[in-house]
Amino acid sequence: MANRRKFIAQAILGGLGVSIGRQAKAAVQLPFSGKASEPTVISTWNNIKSNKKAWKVLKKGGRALDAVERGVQVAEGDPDDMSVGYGGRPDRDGKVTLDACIMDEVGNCGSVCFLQDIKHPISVARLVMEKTPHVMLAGEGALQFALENGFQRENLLTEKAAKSWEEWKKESQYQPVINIENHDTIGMIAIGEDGNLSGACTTSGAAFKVHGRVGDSPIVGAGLFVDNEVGGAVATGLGEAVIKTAGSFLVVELMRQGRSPQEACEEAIRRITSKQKNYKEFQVAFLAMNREGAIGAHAIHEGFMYALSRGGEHQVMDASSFL
Ligand code: SD4
Repeated sequence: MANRRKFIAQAILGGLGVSIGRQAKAAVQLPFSGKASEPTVISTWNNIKSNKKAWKVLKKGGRALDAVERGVQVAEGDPDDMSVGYGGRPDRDGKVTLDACIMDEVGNCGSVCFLQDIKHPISVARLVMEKTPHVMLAGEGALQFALENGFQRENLLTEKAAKSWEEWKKESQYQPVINIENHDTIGMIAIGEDGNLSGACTTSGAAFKVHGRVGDSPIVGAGLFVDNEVGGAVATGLGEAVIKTAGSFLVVELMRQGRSPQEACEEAIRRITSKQKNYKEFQVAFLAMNREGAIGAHAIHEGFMYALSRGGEHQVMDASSFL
């Protein structure tokens, strides 16, 4: 469980991040130095299992890209995680439709959206990045591409998720739920031993959404953005609100301008609360790390947390909030 004392420690670290962020401003005017950083993994909510998997890759000197892919696969394959992959809550028609994207240290990215019947959309997104001249594949085309590349078709609707859909149908109201549960959409950023950053984001999206709806998570710049010279950011919460403000890109650009990751996340949340009048009705949270390893996390509402792995330790940290 999140530990408030650790959060205070982290807030102090966030304070340090202010000066680290200023260094980042200077660093971006120079070519990337390749300076070795301390390997670190951060991910949205409290998915320590995913972090541990990613950490294993980094510990062996592996690439951050491999770490984030393998890390989020854990959440995708977990039937008890009802916001990601297998076991995810379906749309209003009872279909589990998945969104995911991945981004590496040189700005390559791959994405799939509205993908059905494939347990690991993040790995399909990686193949889109590595095997095609494209960035994003959707729906049927994404499924066809996955099947052609050896992915198996699987039924992703678990009994538990089907039950929650049956319950939902009694009222059939579409209303965003704040902090649905403490293991929502997973967005992960990692820094490897070589100082390179990568990120991944994967989700079954808003529960009981309109069939065909795509959220922020597979949209590069909304749900995820990584710039190796600056840092990376991920978003969780109501995707529509994140897309409207190009959220993760905004956080990275604010860091490029010299803000610490914490300041950048706070400013991006402020952007949403100042422009979107109904902000009290939904949750959005940003999580960011700059290339020096300083971390920031901020949400509209209380209750957002993130998992941090560094130096072989894994912790869940509470994030600060606007309200
Ligand atoms: C979406 N951003 O599809 C995702 C959902 C999410 O925490 O992050 N929930 O809108």
